Amino acid sequence: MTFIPAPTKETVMDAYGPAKARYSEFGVDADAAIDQALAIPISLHCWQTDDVGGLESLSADISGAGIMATGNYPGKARSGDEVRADLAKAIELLPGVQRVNIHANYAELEGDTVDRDEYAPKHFAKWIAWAKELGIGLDFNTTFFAHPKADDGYTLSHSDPAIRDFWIRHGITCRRIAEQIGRELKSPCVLNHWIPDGCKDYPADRWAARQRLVEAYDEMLDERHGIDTALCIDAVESKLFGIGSEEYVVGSAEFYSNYALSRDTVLCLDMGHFHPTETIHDKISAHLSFHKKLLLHTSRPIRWDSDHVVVFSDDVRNVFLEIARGHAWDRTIIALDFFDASINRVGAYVIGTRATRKAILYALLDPTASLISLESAGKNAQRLALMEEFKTMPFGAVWDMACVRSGVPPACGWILPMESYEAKILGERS
Ligand code: RNT
Ligand code: ZN
Repeated sequence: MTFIPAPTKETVMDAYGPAKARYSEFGVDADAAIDQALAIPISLHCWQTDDVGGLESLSADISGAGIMATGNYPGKARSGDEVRADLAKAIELLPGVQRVNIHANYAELEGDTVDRDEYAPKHFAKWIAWAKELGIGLDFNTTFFAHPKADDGYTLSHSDPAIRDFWIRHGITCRRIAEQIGRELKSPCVLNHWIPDGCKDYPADRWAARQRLVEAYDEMLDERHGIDTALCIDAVESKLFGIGSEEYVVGSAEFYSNYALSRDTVLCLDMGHFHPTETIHDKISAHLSFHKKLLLHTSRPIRWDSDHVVVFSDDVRNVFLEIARGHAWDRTIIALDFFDASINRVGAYVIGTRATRKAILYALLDPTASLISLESAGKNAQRLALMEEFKTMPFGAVWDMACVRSGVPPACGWILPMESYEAKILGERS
């Protein structure tokens, strides 16, 4: 077992008083920030447990559509029960409100020989029962990849109408499943759509696939399917490039921004889906000047869309600072999207989700009112000084207190439980 010192509950309490006093000198209420930060739901992606493998038993050599988990750390989940056990272990070690978002390829078919266009709520019955037991909400994702009909890199925008229709039916059936999940769990289910469609090299025709994609989504989202959009909240996710779609992605940022705005769906921004040095914090106020809501995929690209585990970085903090400064929490849905197969996968969840919630708490401790008044007075050196000052405020003491209030280990106190889970459960998996 690895010993990394972690404070006791008493030490956390002792350190919190002075920290709270220090924040209050700047007019910031640390107690209120903790309460609010713990209440904001973060939707954990189920696919960190098994490197985006899914539970269908399709052939292993079909294309992953540019999605690639690298590493071979032992303990990968091999069944629905193992995926759920790993998620439950991670959730046990996380402060605040969690949800889980699952992918259509985590259907449990129990011997049914149906393809993705015929999946039904019953294939997710175990997930729904599990979520009820844990008292959490579920979100959903269509799976337009890792399937023979996605193997040439096109799905909803395919030039073959038979393939396109198959994927439209998949989208519609997923919308019905999401609606049912939302109804059973009494909590609206966010259904995110991401497709890999694109081209490795310069396409001669960039137009036709985009036109087909508009029509395919219009068909999928048509009101006549009778899906209750208060229970199934559709979101569309853009991307700049993938492995094998380096030059052209049909569903680019501009495409989906315009689509979502004109069709009233939620727009999803994944932090790894832009140019390698492009960040997304500045896009939030720009999009929310027009869009009603954004879905975020909190991720960490390194040189490409590598989906590294999220850390408490400037990029992640700046995203949540923007949301806090714009009071846009109820217009933002937060989900995680990373998959690292090179480290303990439960540890990956805990680190990435804690980092995200830390950034939420950090943003809620921002002295926004003071910063704005300095800005209005033209005191821009003072504004910068205060921003710098806040980076070294006793934030760790407030974070530890949030963990204690939530009944989970503060600091690195989650490492030992992770290691015992690894020794007892993960180590047994071949
Ligand atoms: C892919 C997108 C998408 C996936 C998940 C598995 O580049 O980010 O969100 O990661 O659907
Ligand atoms: Zn994503």
